[in-house]
Amino acid sequence: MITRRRLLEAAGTGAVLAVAGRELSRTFVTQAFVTEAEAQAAGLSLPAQLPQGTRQEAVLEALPSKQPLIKLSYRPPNYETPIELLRTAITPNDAFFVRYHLSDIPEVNADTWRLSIGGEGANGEASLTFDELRRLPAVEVAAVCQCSGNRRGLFEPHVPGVEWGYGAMGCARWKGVPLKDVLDRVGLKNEALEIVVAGADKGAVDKTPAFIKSIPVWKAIEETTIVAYEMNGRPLPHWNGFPARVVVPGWTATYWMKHVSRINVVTKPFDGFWMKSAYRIPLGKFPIVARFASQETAVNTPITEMVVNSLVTSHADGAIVKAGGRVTIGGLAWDAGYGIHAVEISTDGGSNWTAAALGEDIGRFAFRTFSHAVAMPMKGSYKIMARATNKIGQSQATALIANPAGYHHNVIQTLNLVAA
Ligand SMILES: Nc1nc2c(c(=O)[nH]1)N[C@H]1C(S)=C(S)[C@@H](COP(=O)(O)O)O[C@H]1N2
Ligand SMILES: [Mo]
Repeated sequence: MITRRRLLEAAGTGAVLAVAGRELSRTFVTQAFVTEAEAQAAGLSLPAQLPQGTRQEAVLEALPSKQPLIKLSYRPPNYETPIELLRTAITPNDAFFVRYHLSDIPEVNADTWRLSIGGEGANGEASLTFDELRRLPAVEVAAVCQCSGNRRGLFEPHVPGVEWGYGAMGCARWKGVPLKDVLDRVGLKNEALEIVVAGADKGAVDKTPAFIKSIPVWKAIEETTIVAYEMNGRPLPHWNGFPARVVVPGWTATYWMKHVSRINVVTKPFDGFWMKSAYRIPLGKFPIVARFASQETAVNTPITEMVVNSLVTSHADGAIVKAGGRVTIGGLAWDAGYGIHAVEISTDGGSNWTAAALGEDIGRFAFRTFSHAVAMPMKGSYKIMARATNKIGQSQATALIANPAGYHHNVIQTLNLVAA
């Protein structure tokens, strides 16, 4: 899962960085689809459960350096990956979803970028240039980056927030320096409680609180939690955090700070808006192992690790297939890093389940592909359910677990196929 890489491997990336910097001109390929049929024909298949307004406004649009993704908003940029681009364990950089909270997106110059480290819980202050960061011993980890609110748009009743369908997620090979090694530049005091990470984002109006997050020390110093500067062997795309972002494998993407510029060690719970008021789940409702104890209240707790989940990506809901043979269903399964144990398929409404074939295991935090051939002897509609189980015995929810912010949607999917 993790390979110690030679320092030399980072050497050749300078030219690419310059190119990435130039690619930020704001030219767009925009296509607005008028009817459902046109949208389908152009490859935009949206889940039927999404709010009507979202379905009407979503368009396929290519940000600079990206393939066309499903645009939910431009300011701030929120673009999800169509399921057709989620058929492989690794999501290409140009297909990777984009999510920001604030409208003013930092365009960072790697030459002048600095990562400063300090705070009252640290033994001193330090600062790293981009070259200094890349000269530190690097590791690589394949990990799923999934928005806490992925599938929020499927909540019934609907809840407010970005109305994501299935594609606010992706999996990449992230290369960077363990956050622990970065923290070792200053050293932690015994009382160190949380590691606060900040990027360079600003709101369009100053009333939006700056996007700042904290991570408990125990998670921050795990060997897989890194300050990443490469994604799938390339510099991070601007939209995914150039020049460096925090990668917290297993945990939802809210902690994966893009354009990270400041790391603050604190001895008291960090009480910024994005910790205290946002990204919280009711206590005791979800089967969560990883706790963020210093941030818990009597009623709620910060979202931490992802719940076990799966998604059929070979076919869109309602797709037409050929009757009289077998149809191979394929997709992805993932969890918080306990590892996928099995993906099972049911074609009879959940009474009987058959194990699907699992693809290559590229790491416990990564997507695991699966495939399964389903017989469709006659014309008509077929309902196919997929259910993942992880190695600690957790499985997907059979009914939606309601929560105000629309997090952790992992209800077993039912895919409708029409054999014709
Ligand atoms: N600087 C910065 N980092 C950020 C955010 C942000 O708004 N600003 N959003 C977070 C959230 S909620 C998500 S889902 C992920 C999205 O990562 P991506 O845009 O690379 O897909 O970035 C995280 N890191
Ligand atoms: Mo998110």
